Order: sequence, then structure tokens, then C-alpha cells
Amino acid sequence: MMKRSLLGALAVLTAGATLTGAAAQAQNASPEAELVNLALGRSYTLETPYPADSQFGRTESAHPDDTGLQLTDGVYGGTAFSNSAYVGRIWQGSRIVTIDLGEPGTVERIGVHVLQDNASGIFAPSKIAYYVSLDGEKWERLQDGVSRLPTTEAGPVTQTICIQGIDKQARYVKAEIPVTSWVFMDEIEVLGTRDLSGKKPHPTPDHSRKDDGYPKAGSKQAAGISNQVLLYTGEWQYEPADWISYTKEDLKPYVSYVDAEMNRVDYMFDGFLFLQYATLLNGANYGASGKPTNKADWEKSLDRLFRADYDLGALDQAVAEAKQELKQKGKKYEAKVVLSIPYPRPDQSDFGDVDGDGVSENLNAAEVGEDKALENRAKVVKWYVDEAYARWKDAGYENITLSAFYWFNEFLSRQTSESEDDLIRLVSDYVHGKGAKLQWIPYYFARGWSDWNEVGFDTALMQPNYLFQNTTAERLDTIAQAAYDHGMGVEMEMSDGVLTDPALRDKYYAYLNKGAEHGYMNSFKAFYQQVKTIKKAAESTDPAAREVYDKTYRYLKGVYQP
Ligand SMILES: [Ca+2]
Ligand SMILES: [Ca+2]
Repeated sequence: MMKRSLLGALAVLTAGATLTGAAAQAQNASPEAELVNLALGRSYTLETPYPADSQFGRTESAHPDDTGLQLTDGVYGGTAFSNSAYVGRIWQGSRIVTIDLGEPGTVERIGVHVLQDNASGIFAPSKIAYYVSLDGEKWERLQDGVSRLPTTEAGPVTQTICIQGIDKQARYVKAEIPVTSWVFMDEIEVLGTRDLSGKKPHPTPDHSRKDDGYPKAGSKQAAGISNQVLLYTGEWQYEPADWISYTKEDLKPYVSYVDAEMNRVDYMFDGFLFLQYATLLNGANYGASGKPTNKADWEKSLDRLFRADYDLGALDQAVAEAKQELKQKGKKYEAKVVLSIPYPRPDQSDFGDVDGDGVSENLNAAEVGEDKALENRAKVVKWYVDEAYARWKDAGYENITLSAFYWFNEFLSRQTSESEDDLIRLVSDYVHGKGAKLQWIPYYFARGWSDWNEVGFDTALMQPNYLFQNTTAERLDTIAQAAYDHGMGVEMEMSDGVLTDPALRDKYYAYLNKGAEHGYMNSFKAFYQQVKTIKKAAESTDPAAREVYDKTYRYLKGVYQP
């Protein structure tokens, strides 16, 4: 049903490419005045909101704004992204287009014409923020324009994301267009009249950011955690087979700050996020790529976590020993655990029966419909959370607390499920009901990043991915600012290469330096590492590698100086 009605809409929307001049005038026709495109042929600026990224700047230069006027020249690109009428922009949060209409007029309708071609990674923004101004300095924010196409509509198809009935005087019009992956746009239309019949804009006070900023260390939203480390656990086909899992001895330099002889000096991390190493030996993947996992795979994940001498059991012992040794020093310490929820894949048609009715749960909307798929995806997550609590209770840990859950998938996969946001909300409500928080660590400007709070996460830390990509340290400034503006934190990232490669080590230290500079050093933080990188640093006889551990410790305590 849904699909069929979409096909109807699709035809109209494709034609919508020409729903500009005459058609729009007919729609908005009033006896007094005819609407014209006030933006046609006008100059504009097209900017990133944060420091531009050198890597992605190079990438998007393949789809340039050749004349610097392509967005107001009245020329459209159809449904082929290769058409040179398109201006392609990739990542970096959003783009801000500010058009100078040349002289004040009355604006009735503003729209950005965009392409949706999911297979090419070209996603239409779900909404666009619009502003008008008479002087180019004081702006009134209007309502947002909203995409009329489902996120799952593969396309290629075009639409104008617009608002109408504005009736405001303006000389300047601004659109902020979210960009996750690629956005392709070919025209921005501002329909109105060349008179001043509209209302004057009322500048919107810029207080939207006053409650934002990095999540506070030890805060309620962070489940009381200040410094969290990511601990991957999973199968390994080589020896030692238990390589991707943590023993009590492995965890010692994570729970405690140790000196070069591995004597405990202080506490180190207080949050321990156990995540699934994504790939299983059977070829399944706990994330969004590869073969989808099923009930048996999820049980395998729990079986690993709850072993007596590895992972959770080992952490309980490691914390007991640290407390025993450090308590004389009068330090208060609570170790909090965060458990990762594998991604319930919308392409899994046969997950397995989790509610005992003999029927395997089908998570595939194409087979059971969007509502049923949502219900089933929520059902398997609830089962997993319940299982975790039941096993936790049985284990009888005395030194660790189950404080939060973590959403494994690092982006909101709205292109494979229309109800992705609803699913997060259901999961959030469920773990809240258990007294736990829900965490997320999206990758660099990943789909849904700025909606983290709206969909139900308690904290979100953005991955800068600076360590892994060929870009400059301005990447960290960008993420620091974007995170601050949206109430997010900044994930710290290190690989084993940091211990041996001076260039990579400098990149890691840039995270620390920028953290001290921007202030995210003192917020709730989380450290990505490869398998036991931090332990390797602590134990290293190479002073340069050991210094990584010492600097990390000072950073955790907020006393690091660049
Ligand atoms: Ca154009
Ligand atoms: Ca069932």
C-alpha cells in the first residue's frame, strides 16, 4: 500500500522540478500580485558552519558550483547526479546559503530543490532551516521546510523542500541545509513580490545555544560517568583465541593508573563500555553491514560478557583489587558498566524466537510491514536488555554497577528503515524504565547526529575520525564546535599505531591539546582504542609509548597541559 502510493507521489514530485514558475504562481495566485522568483540571477554565499575540512573539500570539488551562480540561474539537473547543473556538497555538518535579493521585497515561498539517490549516498535533507532579514545581520528564523519523501525512497527523485505563506519583507534569505553524506542541489527559489506589502521580520534572539555545551563529567545524563573506555570483546580466529577479551590483569591499567612497574597509584577510568567486536567467525556482523546477526549471535555476545574470568567477571575482580589497594589513600571510586546493544537489522527476516510463542521474529519491513517490523525490532532489543539484567543479577557482582546501554550502530539508518527514530525512542523508554541511560557515539557527522537528544539518547559523543583520515587538525576544531553547539561530547580516538608512529602519536596528542583548548577535556569523555592499546602503552618500555599512557591519565584528571 505504502509503496504504491509513493509511486504516485514520486511522479508528482519529479515533475515538481518544474513546480516553480508558472505552476507555483497558479497555486499561490492572488488577485493583487503575481509571484516572481526574487532569487533568480542573484548572488549568494555558500559556506560551511565550521572550519572547512581539507579532505572533504577535495572530494566535493568534483561537483562544483562552476559559475558561483548555479543555485540561482534557473537551470535544473534532472535526476542524474552527474548533471553539471548540480552542486554537490559532502559532510561537514551543513551548508549555509545566504542570498542577497538585491533590494527588499515580500517573500512568500522559499524552497531548495534537491536530489535523492540513496544508492549513490545522496540523501535529501529531512529538514531545512530558513531565515529572512532586511539588513543581512538580524535574522528571523522561519519554520523549517520538511522533506516530503520517505527516507527509504531510493530514487533517483527530486523535490523542492519548501515553506510557503511567509509574507515577510526581506532583502536577504538564508537556508541552513544539513549535509550527511552527499547533498545535491541545483536551485534555490524565493518566490515573492517586489513590493513591501509583507510584515517586517522580527529578529529571533540567538539564545538557542545557551543551554548547550559538552555533557558534564559525572552528570546524571552521563550515568555518573566521567571517563569511559571502549572495550571490544569478540571472537578471534588466531592464537591467542582470547585476544579480543579482557582478563583481570588486562584491566588493571584501565581501572587503576599504574606506574612503570605496574604498581597502582590512582584510579583511571570509571566507565567501561563493553562492545561487540563487529564480525563473528560465522560471518555475521553486529553492526549495519555484512550478514545480519540473529538470536544465537546475540546470546553468544552475552555468554562472552558474563564469563567469570573475562570481561565483566574480570572487571569485578580488577575493581575489587584496586579498591583494596587504593582505599588507604582515601579515594572514592565507583566503576560503572555500559553494555552495547547489537543493531537489530531491518534486513533480518528470521531473528529467532525471543518470546517463546514458537514464531521467529521477523525484523524485515518489506515482508511484515513497517509497524510490525518496528514492534519486532523493539521486542528483540527488550529481550536482550532483560537477558543482560537477569544474567547480571545471577552473577552477583559486588564492585561494578550496570549504569547504561549503548546503541552499537553509529548512524541512524533512516535509508533502510522509516521507523529508525521510533525504534531508538522505544529502546530509550525501555532502558529508562530499568533505571539505565542510553548512550550513542555516532561517527563524524553521521546521519541523525544532531537529532540525538530528540530521538531519545541521553548522551552522544561525536567521533572526529581525525586519526584515521587524511585531513588537518581543523577537523578537531570543527567537531569540538559542532559538538558544543549540539550538547554533544567528543570521542577520543587512538590506535596501536599511536604507540609506534610519531606522526600518529602527534595526531592523538592533538585530540588532547584541542580538548584542553576547547574544554571538552573536562566533560564526560570516552576513549576509543584498538584491542588493549592503553594497556600496551602502560606496559611499554619505550618512553614515547609509555608517555601516551601518562598523558592520557593527566587528561582524564583534567590537569593535562599541551
Ligand atoms: Ca541551477
Ligand atoms: Ca516469537
